[in-house]
This record gives sequence, C-alpha cells and structure tokens, in this order.
Amino acid sequence: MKLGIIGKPQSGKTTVFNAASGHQEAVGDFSQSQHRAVIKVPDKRVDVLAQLLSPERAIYAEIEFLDAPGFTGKGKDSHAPEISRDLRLMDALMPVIDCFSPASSPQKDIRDLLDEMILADQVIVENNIDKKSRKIQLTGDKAGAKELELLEKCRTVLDGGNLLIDTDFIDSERKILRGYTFLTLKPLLFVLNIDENSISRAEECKSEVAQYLAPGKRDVAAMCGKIEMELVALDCDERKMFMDDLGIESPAVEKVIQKSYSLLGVISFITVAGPEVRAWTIPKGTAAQKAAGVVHTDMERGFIRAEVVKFDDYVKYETHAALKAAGKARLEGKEYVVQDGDVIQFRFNV
Ligand SMILES: Nc1nc2c(ncn2[C@@H]2O[C@H](COP(=O)(O)OP(=O)(O)OP(=O)(O)O)[C@@H](O)[C@H]2O)c(=O)[nH]1
Ligand SMILES: [Mg+2]
Repeated sequence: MKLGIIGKPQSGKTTVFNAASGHQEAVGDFSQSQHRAVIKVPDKRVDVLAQLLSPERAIYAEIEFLDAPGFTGKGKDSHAPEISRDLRLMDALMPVIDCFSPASSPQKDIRDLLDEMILADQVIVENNIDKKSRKIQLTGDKAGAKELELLEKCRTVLDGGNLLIDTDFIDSERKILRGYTFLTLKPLLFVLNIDENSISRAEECKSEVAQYLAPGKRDVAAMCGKIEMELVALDCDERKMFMDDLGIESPAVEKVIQKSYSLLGVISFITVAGPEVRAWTIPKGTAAQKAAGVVHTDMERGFIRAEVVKFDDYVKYETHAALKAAGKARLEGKEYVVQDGDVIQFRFNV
C-alpha cells in the first residue's frame, strides 16, 4: 500500500512523515524536499505466530509513505501544481492540514488543497481531450470516441469543483480511468496537525471538518505531528509513559494504518510456509485463488485448495497436528472469500 503525504507548504508534511516512518528528516527548513520510506505494518498476529512457530523469518506487510511537495496552498489562484509522477502512483493521499499555527484556517486550507487537486486533474483531462479528439478526427477511432465521452464527463465534474471520487462510474469506466492516475480519484485521509496544547480537543477539531468527509472515500485523523515525531524516537517503555501523560491512546502511525486499511477496503491474511511467517494485504472480498496469486502466480495458476485456520484457533491449539485433530484446519475451494486474519496454506500443482 502506498500513501502520499500532501499539503500546503509548512503544514507539517515532513513532520508527519517522520512521525509515521521514524525517519529524522529536517523539518521547518522550507526546503519542500521529497522523502520516501517503507515501514513494516505492526501486526500482533505475525508476532504471535512467529513466537509459536519459531520460523527463520517473520515478514510483515509494508506501507510506503511519500512526503510529496508541490502544492502551493493558493487554491484556485494557483497555477497547476507541480505534481510528482510518484504521487500519482499512490493508492491514497494524506493531506496534512495545519491546525497548529496561530493563523491556521483548516477549512480554507482543505478547500484550497482540493481545488489544487482538481486543477491538476483538469490539466490532464484537457490535454487528453485535445489529443483524443484530434486522433478521432484523423482515424475515426470508435473506442477512442467512448473514452473521449468519459473524459468529457470527468471535465464536467471537475469544472463543477467536484472530485472524481464522488462521481459514479461503472467498472469499465473505472478501468479506463485508472490509466490516468487522477489525484481526485484517490481516497483521502485528512491529517489534522494540531497544536501540542490541543490534543484533548482532537475530537472537536475533527468535527469542524466533518463537512468534507464522505463514508468510504474520506476519513480524518487528528494528531500533533511534532509530538508524534518525538515519540517515535523513544524506546517502547518511555513512549508508553509519555503517551499516558499526554492522553494519546495509540501512536499516530497506528491510527493512520488502521484508517487507511479501512479507507482502501483492504485486509490481511497470513501464510505459514516452511521457514516463513508472512502477512499479505488484499482487497476485502478477494477469493482464495486470487489471494494465492498475491503470494505467487504459480499458486494461483495451479490452485487446488486453501487450508484455512482462524488465527485464534492457532493460538488455542498451537500445533498443526492439534489443529487438524480438532477439525480447525478447513479445506476451502477457490471461491472461498478470504477473511482478515486467516492463516492460510495454499495447495497447488504446476
Ligand atoms: N507547534 C507545532 N509545530 C509544528 C507541528 N507540526 C509541524 N510544526 C512546525 O511547522 C514547521 C513546518 O514543518 P514541516 O514538517 O517542515 O512542514 P512541511 O509541510 O514539510 O514544509 P515544506 O516541505 O517546506 O512545505 C516546522 O517548524 C515544524 O516544527 C505541530 O504539530 N505543532
Ligand atoms: Mg517538508
């Protein structure tokens, strides 16, 4: 999963990036630098299975964070922002909103940021409408005409100041749109970067931006980036102590991960194979055979069955033999819908 951190200059993007990744990139230097980090997704289930089974390796799911500059904070008045190509490849975006500085105006900043995202997509739409129309005139390309119609639909949405993610598209349209990597088609996790003295007011801050939220498409997390960045540098015990003192329930990075999983509609399953316990991320609703393909294309191609154990049963019975004896290792076919936390061994033949 790839998450792109965006926001107006000096909104705390790099601070939040450091808090999420444990990196220690320079903040407050107006450098607008881009940073990238891959983190392991903390997963108690992998921890527990690794302890039970003592494999050679325990491999966690990963999330990539991109601290991406390019937005001006000027909204409609800005020229098209300089969007890095990397940012367009992210699965979801995390707009960091300044709620800490005395002159902050979160509602305006959110609107401006959305307007800049719209602007960036409008440029792509316009360019492609131009190119497509010329090609259709020259060649009479039928498939191209359909795509042109879709792009015109997008133009109407964007010109109306709306995000593509709020528009209904049918599957075949979505498939075409994927190639354009539109920013406004990505789910958004707003990060309200609140002042160290406002931590207790986090809920209140969240409700102030509620109008910008839409279920399944946008969510919001409030955190004090500055403190969170300091917290990740501490060891576990110290961190726990400080968090209790400050009234922080869970580290920002955990909140961000949990919210982005649900925003993107993904879950994880775990494989136990020889020397390795490993977590994998898949879209909710994925069938067993397709899930096997995430591990290895051969497993999907030669899929026979999936042996599925519920994680809690693994903890209770501990060994594979005991699980089998208790009838807790079920054999499932290719249509079985994988559930979050399933421990799976794929049987395949190629
Ligand atoms: N008080 C307070 N200051 C913060 C917080 N988060 C960030 N800052 C300060 O805001 C300034 C900008 O932070 P950065 O993380 O560099 O912001 P940025 O968005 O990456 O900035 P550019 O990349 O230059 O656009 C720094 O001086 C930070 O210390 C916060 O939660 N509370
Ligand atoms: Mg920065």
